[in-house]
Amino acid sequence: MERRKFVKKATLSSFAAILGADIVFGNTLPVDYALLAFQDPDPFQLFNKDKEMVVLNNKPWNMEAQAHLLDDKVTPNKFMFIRNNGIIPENIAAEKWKISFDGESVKTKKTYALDELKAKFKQYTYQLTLECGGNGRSEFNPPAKGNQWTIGAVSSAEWTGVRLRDVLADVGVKEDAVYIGYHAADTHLSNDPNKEAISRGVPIAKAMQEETLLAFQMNGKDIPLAHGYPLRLVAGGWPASASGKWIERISVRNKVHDGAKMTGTAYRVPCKPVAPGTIVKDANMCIIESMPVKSLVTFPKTGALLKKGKTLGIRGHAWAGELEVVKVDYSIDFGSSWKACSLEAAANRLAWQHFGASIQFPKEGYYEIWVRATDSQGISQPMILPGWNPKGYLNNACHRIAVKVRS
Ligand SMILES: Nc1nc2c(c(=O)[nH]1)N[C@H]1C(S)=C(S)[C@@H](COP(=O)(O)O)O[C@H]1N2
Ligand SMILES: [Mo]
Repeated sequence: MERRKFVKKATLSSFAAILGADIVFGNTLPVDYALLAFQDPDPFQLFNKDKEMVVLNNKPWNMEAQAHLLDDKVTPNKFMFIRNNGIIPENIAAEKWKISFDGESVKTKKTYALDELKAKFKQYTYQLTLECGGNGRSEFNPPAKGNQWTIGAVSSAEWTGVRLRDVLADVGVKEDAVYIGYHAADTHLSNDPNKEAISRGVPIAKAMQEETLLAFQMNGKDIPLAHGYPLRLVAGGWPASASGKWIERISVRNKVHDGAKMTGTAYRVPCKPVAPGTIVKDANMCIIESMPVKSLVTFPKTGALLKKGKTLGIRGHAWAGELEVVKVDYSIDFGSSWKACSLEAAANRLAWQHFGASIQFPKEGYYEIWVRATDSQGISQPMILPGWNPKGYLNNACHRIAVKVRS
């Protein structure tokens, strides 16, 4: 027998150590065979996601939507992107879940059981748009490290919970409070229990907004595990990294929160525009706050074929962080001329808005439909990639789809 057909003894014992069990017939294992125990589970099944979702990373799990999957007015779980910085917590017992409040600027430390939170404070439901700060990163040049999000790291689900401000009022916050920072139950990728995967937050003014929730439901059901079960912070309109999942503790700070991924190039951009590739000093980097105006054509799917003479109905969503979207225009001539789309009001502040248009094409051939939204301060989306920054945040360039008109 050829020795190389068998897994080496040393490898076998290291497998056994990881498994915590002997591999009884290990001597018959073919070389390079990947044990099932070491294979990734099917993420679509694991997270109840649609098969058309795109996996960007498995360690940690990161998954994005495609534009046409985001057609629903309220995003269902199966089309909601997943962004993890660490390892999803396991074996969560919601009935034992607690959240505590501490930090320099609380009057006294306080802890609430999840059930107590639900019973004690009034519950609210809002549709809230959450976009990853790095959505659109894949287009940056020089390239930015990190998940290469295209356009699918955005969602707008309905979140139910209690207002953070009501809870903070009950806790008692000192006058000198400037920021809140969350602490969560996920594990750092290194497995080091002393390191947090991410610990971000928002200024106290954002924390005190009516729509900033400590949420325990998404779309009328318990929050799915990957999205923060059993309790998450939801701060719509800001980079979604501010919306901590699986939160166990909130620190009320008398300075800007300095948790993991609050400093350096993480979720920060040069305060003033820089040439691509520039190395920017720490002091000249600013924390991303409200997200910029953006839109997405969710119907039809890019590449659509249309019969000559037919009218094409397009639709999608537009959002502008803390602001309202006041108009959405489309162009079928590469931006030479623009026409107005119809635009609906948001379900509530910080929810995306729906737009639509009926388009007629002059003759057969290839077209692109470009869509551009404008916010209430008169700022429009750029047609091409906006300001370069080291980590590739805030790409709000116009979304474009291709259409062919045929006889
Ligand atoms: N505890 C915890 N909260 C987190 C993260 C994380 O890794 N751990 N990722 C953040 C980032 S960067 C984003 S974009 C959103 C993604 O939310 P989702 O996975 O529910 O879509 O969660 C934020 N909250
Ligand atoms: Mo993110």
